[in-house]
Amino acid sequence: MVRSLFFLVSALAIIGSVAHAAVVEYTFEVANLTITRLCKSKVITAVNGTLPGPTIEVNEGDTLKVHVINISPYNMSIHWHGVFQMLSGWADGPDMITQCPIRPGKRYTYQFNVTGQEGTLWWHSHVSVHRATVYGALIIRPRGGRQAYPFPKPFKEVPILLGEWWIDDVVDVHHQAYLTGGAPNISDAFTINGKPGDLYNCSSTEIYKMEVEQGKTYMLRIINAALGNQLFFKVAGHSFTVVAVDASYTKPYKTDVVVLGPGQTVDALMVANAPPARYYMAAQAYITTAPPPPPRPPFDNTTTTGIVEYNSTNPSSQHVTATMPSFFDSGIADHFSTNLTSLVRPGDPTVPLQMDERMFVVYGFGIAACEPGQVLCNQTQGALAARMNNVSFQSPTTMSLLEAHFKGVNGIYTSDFPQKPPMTFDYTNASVNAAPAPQPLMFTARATKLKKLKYNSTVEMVLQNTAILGVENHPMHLHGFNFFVLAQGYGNYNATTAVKRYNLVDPQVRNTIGVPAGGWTVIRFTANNPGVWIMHCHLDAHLSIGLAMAFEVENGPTPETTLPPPPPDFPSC
Ligand SMILES: *[C@@H]1O[C@H](CO)[C@@H](O)[C@H](O)[C@H]1NC(C)=O
Ligand SMILES: *[C@@H]1O[C@H](CO)[C@@H](O)[C@H](O)[C@H]1NC(C)=O
Ligand SMILES: *[C@@H]1O[C@H](CO)[C@@H](O)[C@H](O)[C@H]1NC(C)=O
Ligand SMILES: *[C@@H]1O[C@H](CO)[C@@H](O)[C@H](O)[C@H]1NC(C)=O
Ligand SMILES: *[C@@H]1O[C@H](CO)[C@@H](O)[C@H](O)[C@H]1NC(C)=O
Ligand SMILES: *[C@@H]1O[C@H](CO)[C@@H](O)[C@H](O)[C@H]1NC(C)=O
Ligand SMILES: *[C@@H]1O[C@H](CO)[C@@H](O)[C@H](O)[C@H]1NC(C)=O
Ligand SMILES: *[C@@H]1O[C@H](CO)[C@@H](O)[C@H](O)[C@H]1NC(C)=O
Ligand SMILES: *[C@@H]1O[C@H](CO)[C@@H](O)[C@H](O)[C@H]1NC(C)=O
Ligand SMILES: *[C@@H]1O[C@H](CO)[C@@H](O)[C@H](O)[C@H]1NC(C)=O
Ligand SMILES: *[C@@H]1O[C@H](CO)[C@@H](O)[C@H](O)[C@H]1NC(C)=O
Ligand SMILES: *[C@@H]1O[C@H](CO)[C@@H](O)[C@H](O)[C@H]1NC(C)=O
Ligand SMILES: [Cu+2]
Repeated sequence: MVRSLFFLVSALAIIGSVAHAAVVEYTFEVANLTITRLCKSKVITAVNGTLPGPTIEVNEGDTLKVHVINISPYNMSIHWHGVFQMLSGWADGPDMITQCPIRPGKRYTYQFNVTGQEGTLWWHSHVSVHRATVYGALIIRPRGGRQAYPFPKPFKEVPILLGEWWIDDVVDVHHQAYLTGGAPNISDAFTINGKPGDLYNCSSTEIYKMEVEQGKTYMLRIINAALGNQLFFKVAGHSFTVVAVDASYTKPYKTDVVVLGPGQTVDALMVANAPPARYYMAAQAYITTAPPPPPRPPFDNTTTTGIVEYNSTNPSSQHVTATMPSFFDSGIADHFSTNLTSLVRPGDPTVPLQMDERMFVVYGFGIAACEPGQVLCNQTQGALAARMNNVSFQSPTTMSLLEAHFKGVNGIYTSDFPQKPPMTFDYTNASVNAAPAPQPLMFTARATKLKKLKYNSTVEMVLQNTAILGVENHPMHLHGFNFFVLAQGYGNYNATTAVKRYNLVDPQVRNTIGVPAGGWTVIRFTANNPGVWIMHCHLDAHLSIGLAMAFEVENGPTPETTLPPPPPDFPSC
């Protein structure tokens, strides 16, 4: 029965695919916005005066044009998180990777086709810390419209953007961390669709409310837009069926808790089948940093809330509260993150089996020399840094990587990102932290190293966390591609045992994967998109201290596999 329903839906999708692809246009004005949260008024940077910013809606196959006008006082760029950007790398957005920023007073039109992916993605600033407030949803429906979903059409679709809020100016918070070479201050609140909810002091009216009707099915398009936290999300009295993650369909997966790392999205169906009342929705941090040494760093232990209200609720009825998991419940998180599988449909990409490139990437924290601008940095000790294969990524300053790649300009980067770490050690053994000084494994250097890939080459990457200066789950995000997640585990990767666990049939397909704290993850992708693509930790504080590398994917043999030149209004430095 389920199967025949599925084939009917597929047939409709094919009929629907004759529908014309449209050109969809939006205008985004990025500007100061004075806003009050937690009883304190402040100026933030926002798009069109709203937090979150406008929701973009397209059908698969459409051409999207977004005119970004920057009237904020800051350099700006927008990244379309998870969009493949096939042959349109000039529109990907990361500052100094694919473009120079849009300077204050300037504008740039991002133009690209949204092809070969459906579900929930999002957009956010990719300059410094500005994604704290410059973000919004990007919804991709099937070409055939809502009736072409590979699951029963929901009654309504509701974006749920989970954010993070600082009472202080985020630019100041970020700058202070830079000056000291340490970690930034933790946030004061989490938010649901821009609102903290009623568990914070003097914020009881700043709460997101969703109205539901008894018996109807709602699709929650949940996005973790937080800067530095993985999150648990629940709705009291209700359960979910997950049908997609990162705009890639999954086999229906039933759960009463959704777990998202920063950058990840989950599409979850929720049936309003509880007795009419007001039910809390809630999100709170999932913490993976673990002692012993060093002690667990401070974290934002607050809970953001929203309300799911049945339209037939008696006004005097009580709120039903959600019971959240413990902050440290890795059992719940791992169960969710490892049990998802993809819905493999005819014509979908399959896991590459012949590998052209095998990379073993050991990554985590380290110590680097203080930079000249880091005036409060302890010169003896050095600054906190993050690294992949012992390279702490440094952004170029005079020309973007993509432009340098396209024009063949030397001196901006080198193409020698290492295939494996420079030294082997017991990566996840915390005793590395107790080694006598000077501790050689602690030190790292900053550089701009890229990994060159032939067009269409297949890549396997083992991502191995280290315990140096503490373990933590790092959500790794790849631009330009989705990847298959073959296996994940704790401890040191061991090929002999790991290979037996690889899911080569229906692994989850993602653009962002949380690599377990003190563990490893194996991913594969096909480099079928020429350009320069950054891969980085989506914890903002880790990206800014170098937890990144980039791929340089060569052109293919034909005009259809060659990156076109940049558009005429492309920003220059
Ligand atoms: C954003 O604001 C601009 C300027 O007022 C307006 O032209 C545009 O339509 C708005 N965009 C959205 C998505 O609301
Ligand atoms: C925007 O806000 C900043 C302070 O955050 C202020 O310095 C600047 O003058 C404001 N710009 C405009 C155009 O209001
Ligand atoms: C985007 O789609 C349009 C219309 O289908 C097509 O003409 C154009 O070549 C596509 N652009 C890219 C970069 O694929
Ligand atoms: C960070 O937190 C410390 C301690 O609470 C405080 O003194 C400092 O002003 C904060 N920094 C910023 C930039 O808000
Ligand atoms: C809320 O305000 C009360 C009274 O001012 C204070 O004691 C408490 O610490 C505050 N709680 C938070 C979470 O800020
Ligand atoms: C959150 O952390 C603060 C400061 O450490 C502590 O006082 C408070 O009890 C914690 N609250 C929860 C809910 O864990
Ligand atoms: C809830 O909404 C539905 C659909 O509009 C309507 O039929 C029903 O009467 C409403 N219930 C109440 C109590 O308003
Ligand atoms: C995946 O789900 C199955 C059955 O629901 C369970 O037995 C298994 O432990 C789960 N895997 C993980 C890693 O939690
Ligand atoms: C700088 O770091 C060194 C080595 O860890 C430590 O001994 C010294 O106290 C630190 N200095 C300051 C000013 O914190
Ligand atoms: C790239 O690989 C795909 C299969 O993985 C193949 O269909 C396609 O022809 C290849 N393209 C080129 C130009 O080699
Ligand atoms: C990897 O696992 C195999 C099989 O359990 C074991 O024999 C081998 O010693 C392990 N290798 C390492 C480096 O631990
Ligand atoms: C803004 O971008 C320009 C061009 O890349 C750069 O020179 C300048 O330093 C940037 N400004 C800030 C405040 O980062
Ligand atoms: Cu990280």
